[in-house]
Amino acid sequence: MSEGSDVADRPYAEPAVDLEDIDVDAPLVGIVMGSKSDMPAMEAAEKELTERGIRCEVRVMSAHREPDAVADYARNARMRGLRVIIAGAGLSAALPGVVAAHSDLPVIGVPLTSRTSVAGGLDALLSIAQMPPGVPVACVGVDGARNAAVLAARILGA
Ligand code: RP5
Repeated sequence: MSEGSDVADRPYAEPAVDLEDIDVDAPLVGIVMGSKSDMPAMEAAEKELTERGIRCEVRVMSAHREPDAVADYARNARMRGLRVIIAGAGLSAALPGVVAAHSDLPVIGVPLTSRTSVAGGLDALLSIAQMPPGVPVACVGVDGARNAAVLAARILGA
């Protein structure tokens, strides 16, 4: 730039985003479940993703008991860097569908068995698979958390 140029005299523009604030280790997959009692089954998803080197986070939040927390999590998921959400729930398993209602990220539902499941988890399987048109949830088999992680990896191309 030539000396005396008016461009050279302009101050540098302030960066819109402070680069130090960008978390390069942000998780790509969110693993959510309706109850702490779901953790033993859902840990298989975390294990599979970790073994594949895919960053993930784990949260317990119930679609029925904490609906606002679930909505907030789903609405902010893409902005936080998440690319896929795995949602496990038993009984009337609304969690994956509610997450999909509040986010356009791919949602993989994991129907879980619990103490009072009907027909070995068929209640949760149908609640997750039978979504209305326009609000898709992918559904793996009952207690199929590991497969949910494998599918998440394929969606990510990882
Ligand atoms: C669902 O109800 C949970 O996902 C869990 O599978 C089931 C039982 O929950 P807890 O009574 O163990 O909290 O909401």
